[in-house]
Amino acid sequence: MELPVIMGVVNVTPDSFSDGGRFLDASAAVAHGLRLVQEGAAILDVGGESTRPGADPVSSEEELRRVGPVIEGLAQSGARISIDTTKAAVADVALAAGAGMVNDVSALRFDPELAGLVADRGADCCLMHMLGKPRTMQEDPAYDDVVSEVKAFLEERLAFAVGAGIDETRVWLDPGIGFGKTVEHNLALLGRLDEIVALGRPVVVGTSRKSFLGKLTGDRGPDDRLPGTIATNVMALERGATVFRVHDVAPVADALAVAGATVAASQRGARHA
Ligand code: PMM
Repeated sequence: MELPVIMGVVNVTPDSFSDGGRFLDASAAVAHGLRLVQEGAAILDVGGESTRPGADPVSSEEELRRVGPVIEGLAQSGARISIDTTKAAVADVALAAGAGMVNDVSALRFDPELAGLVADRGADCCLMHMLGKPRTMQEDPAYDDVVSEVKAFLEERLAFAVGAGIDETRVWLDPGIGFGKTVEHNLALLGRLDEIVALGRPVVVGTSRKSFLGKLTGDRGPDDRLPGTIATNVMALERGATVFRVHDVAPVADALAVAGATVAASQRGARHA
């Protein structure tokens, strides 16, 4: 796949923090996904379990009941699909139904079967950093140096994935904005994202509508965090990120087109200097 890409979020959950309950009906979720593709998403990330702080886990059966029909519907359209899950049983059915990527917020730590499954199917995967588990991750997260620790974690998880038989060229890495991180931790990761990019794999960023954006702008709710979402994605692009996981595809696509053209022009300028 040619990078950079926008990964559009299709949450089929009753309780995701910004869009929970909006697309629980499969046909509404499929229509939403198709709209995101038209707006410029190259890949759709379909999820059936909320990872918001404090969320309760759901069973594989329930997760599959939510995402199965949506993946089937979207696959028929030819859209490229990622399944946002930590469970091998869910990934197994999703890959058979047309998904080509597994986006695992646990970076292959929660389900011992998942790495082998991804390897056997020749699927792409995204490995994300999270401190602790969704239920407790925002209870006083602490690091000595968040950027070095997240980088070391992702390096170790990449080696683990390759050791399990996953082709290195199929792995994307994600610092996990908001997953066991304070506002300052998120800002440090975005500000020094080039250090994560230096690992040599495509870097995914997911800042879309997250609470730190609300906190930085005077307590704004999820629907009022688009300017912050755009600012952080543009800065991430400038620091070398290549995959942008967002809910609001059209405005972010425009922002990244302009930012990308500006970065390219400055690189051409540097060569001529
Ligand atoms: N964020 C959420 C869910 N899945 N996956 C990746 N790779 N990176 C993220 O930052 C990420 C994710 C939570 O956001 P949502 O509830 O709006 O989907």
